[in-house]
Amino acid sequence: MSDYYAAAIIRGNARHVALAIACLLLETAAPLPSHAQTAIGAQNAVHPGGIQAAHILQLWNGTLALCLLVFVAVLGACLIAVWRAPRGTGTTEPDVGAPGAREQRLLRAVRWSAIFAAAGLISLLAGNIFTGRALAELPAENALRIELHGHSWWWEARYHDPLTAQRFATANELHLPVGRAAIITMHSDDVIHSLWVPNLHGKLDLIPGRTTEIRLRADHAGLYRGQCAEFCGLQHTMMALLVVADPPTEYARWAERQTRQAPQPPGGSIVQHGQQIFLHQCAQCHAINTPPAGAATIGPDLTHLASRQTIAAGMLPNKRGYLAGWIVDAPSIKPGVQMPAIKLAPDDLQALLAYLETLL
Ligand code: HEC
Ligand SMILES: [Cu+2]
Repeated sequence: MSDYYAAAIIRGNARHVALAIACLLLETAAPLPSHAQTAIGAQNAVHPGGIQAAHILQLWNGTLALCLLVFVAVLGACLIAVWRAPRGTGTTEPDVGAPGAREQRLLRAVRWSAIFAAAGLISLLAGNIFTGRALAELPAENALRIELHGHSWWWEARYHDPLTAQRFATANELHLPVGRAAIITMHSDDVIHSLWVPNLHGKLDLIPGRTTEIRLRADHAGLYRGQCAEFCGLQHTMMALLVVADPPTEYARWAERQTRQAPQPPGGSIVQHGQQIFLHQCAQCHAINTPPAGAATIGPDLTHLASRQTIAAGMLPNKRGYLAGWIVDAPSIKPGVQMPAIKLAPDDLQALLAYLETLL
C-alpha cells in the first residue's frame, strides 16, 4: 500500500488529473479507485464532502446543462443548414431576388436564438450571484478558526478553537470536525499560493501582504486532498494539503493530543541522543513545543510529526524509511527545497529517527 502511495502521488498525478477531467466531462461521478482514495484522499469536485462544494456543484451542473443544450442546438442548426442549402453548379445564376417568406422565417429564428443566448448568459450570471451568496451565508457561529500560511512549498496551520480555547500549530494536514464550520484565514510569506480542496470548496488565493478568508464545512467524514492551485515555483505540484474530516469526538481527541507537550526522553537513552541531534541540526528551522527546542518557523512544526500521515506536503508517506531518506537528502527528493541535505553518522540518524517517532 505504501509503495502505491508514493507512486500515486509522484507519478499518478497526471492520471488523477485525467480522471477528474473525465468525471467532469462525462458527469459520471465515478469515484477514484478505492485504493487511491484511502491512499491520498479524494480530490474530486463532483463529489462534495461539504455544503460549499455542493453549492458549487449545483452551479456546475446548471452551466453544463445549458452549455450542452446550446452546443447541441448550434451543431444541429449547422447540420440542417448544410443539409438544406440550395444546390447549384458553376453555371447556376446567383439568387439576387428579394427575400421571400423562407428568409423571413430564418430571420425570426436568428432573432429568437439571440434572445435565447442572452437569456442563457443572464441566467448563468444569476446562478453565479446566487451561488456566491449561498457560499457567503454559511452559518459560522462557534466556528473553528484556523490560520493558514502558505510557504514554498508547504502549509503551516495554527488552530484556535474558541469553544475550548485550544491553540496549537501543525503542518500539511488539517483535521476538521464534521458538521462544524471552519473559518480559515490565509496568508502567504513568499509568493502567491492558492488553496484548493475540491471536495470542500473552490479555490482561494493566499497573497503576500494580504489576508484572505475562506469558510467551509465538512459534512461527510473522509480524507480529502487539497492542492496548491497557483503556480508558485519549482515544487508547486508537490504542495499538497491533506484534509481529514473527523466525527466530532474523534476530532476532539486529535485536537487534545495536538495541544500536548512533546515528551521529554529519559536520560541516557538513545532517544535522548536523538533529541540532542535534533537540537544541533534541526531546531534552527523546526519547532517542537518542549524546551529547549524553540519556535523556529522556517520549516514545519514537528511537535506531533509522528501523528501525520505524510511528510513534505503530501509527497511521501510518513514511514521510517522515507523519513530517513528525507533527512539525509531532501534536496534530491524535492529539488529547490529550503531544507539542506544533512550528513549524519548512521547511529546518529537512527537515534534521531527514534526520537522523531516519539513525537505523537
Ligand atoms: C534550513 C532549515 C532546515 C533545517 C536545518 C532542517 N529542515 Fe526540515 N524542513 C525545512 C523546510 C523548509 C521543510 C519544508 C519542505 C517542504 O515540504 O517543502 C522541511 C521539512 C521537514 C520535514 C517534513 C515535515 C512535514 O510535516 O511535512 C521533516 C520531517 C523534517 N524537515 C525534518 C528535519 C530534520 C530531522 C532536520 C534535522 C536533521 C531538519 N529537518 C533540518 C527546513 C529545514
Ligand atoms: Cu503554492
